[in-house]
Amino acid sequence: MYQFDLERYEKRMEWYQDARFGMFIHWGLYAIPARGEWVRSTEEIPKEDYMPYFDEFNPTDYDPHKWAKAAKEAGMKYVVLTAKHHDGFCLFDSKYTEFKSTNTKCGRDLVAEFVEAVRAEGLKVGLYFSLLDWYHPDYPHYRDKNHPMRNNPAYGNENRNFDNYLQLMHNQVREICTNYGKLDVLWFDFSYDDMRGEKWHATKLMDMVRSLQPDVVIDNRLEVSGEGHGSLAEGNPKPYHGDFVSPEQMIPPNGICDVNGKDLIWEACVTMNNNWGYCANDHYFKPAGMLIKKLVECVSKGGNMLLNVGPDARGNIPEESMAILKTIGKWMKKNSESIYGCTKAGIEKPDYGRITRKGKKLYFHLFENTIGPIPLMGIRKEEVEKIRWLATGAEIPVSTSWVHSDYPDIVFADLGPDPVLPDDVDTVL
Ligand code: JFZ
Repeated sequence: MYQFDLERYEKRMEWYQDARFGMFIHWGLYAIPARGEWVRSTEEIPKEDYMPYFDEFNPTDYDPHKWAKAAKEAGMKYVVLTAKHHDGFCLFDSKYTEFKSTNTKCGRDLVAEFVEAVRAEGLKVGLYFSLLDWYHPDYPHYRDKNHPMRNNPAYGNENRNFDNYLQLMHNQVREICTNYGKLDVLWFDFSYDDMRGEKWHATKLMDMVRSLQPDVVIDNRLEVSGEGHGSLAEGNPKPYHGDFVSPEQMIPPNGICDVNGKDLIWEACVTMNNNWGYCANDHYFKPAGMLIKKLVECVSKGGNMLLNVGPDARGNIPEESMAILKTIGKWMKKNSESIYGCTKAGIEKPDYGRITRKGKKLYFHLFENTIGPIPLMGIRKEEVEKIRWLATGAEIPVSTSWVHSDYPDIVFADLGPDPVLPDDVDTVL
């Protein structure tokens, strides 16, 4: 019987919770059609029309050191790459398929180079592994909930031997857990309908993963999709519950708790534009300042943010994404102390921004400029040792007498007359 071991769990999760900020990388053959990573499914591309991308694949600019440097300079602490996405194409040299990067023109084990480059930057390394496989003949057709063909028997899932697929899937997971040294994160994706849990032989799979990579941090998608918090949250942890909840393209309104109200570990994965995989026509990028505030929001709710980039077919991260990473990095250089190792403040969010906490230190994130002194609601004057700008260390006086007499119970940070916040995205005090 599986027994949840809280102490071991908390130990394993320490680095991950301190890290708070990581890079997600979606990359594969789908970078060539450049219409997102679901293109083979959404456009119902038959195998023979997808194979030309395999024949053509040749990312001559692939240099994972550049990716790892970009992540590091943005202040990210870990990087997770799609070793295999739903189309079934492996960026690693799998013995169990011919559909892999080593069999393309590039002829390289892209995962091997990736893990080496990420570690060289001192970052933690993670691999994403798709539970779906549209290439394998025994994997049942996937159809979206709203797809008209979803329950139509005419499109032929009969004569598929799912056990064959499971064998391949388990074999490939064994390969990535064996051939690439110590992995820090393993990101399975995803469960749906009855395709979840033991359908994947998930207990057996987890036993194998844990025996090969005892401390790897695993997501919860052997049980759920981007929706649903899983059995750990429900208070009946299954052996394959995973280590963190993985909300997708949304930040949980109040963080995430289990049924007993205990905080859970979670990571919001977020795209910069509207696609995970490279999409040539998608130029609708979120402003860097917004993404900084969203990172702060995650931390202020006790979570991580995994921010995605989708490199192009040559292996380059799009320029728009690089610019965003640079801007975030500039902010992180001054303010990362308010992110790493920080969590919920346990104080209600102020109307001008958010609060993160590390031990006895509170970080007030000012998302707006201000008129006059800033009320620090939720704390008492006796609790305040000093107030400083995080970026410069310059001191800020506490509640000068003129405000204090009108609001005796509120602590103010007195910025003086006509204060202008030096960083208009998020100035931290
Ligand atoms: C999944 C992938 O399909 C997607 O390509 C990307 O890798 C992302 C990080 O994860 O996205 C999902 C998975 C499940 C649902 C929605 C998006 N779902 O069940 O609603």
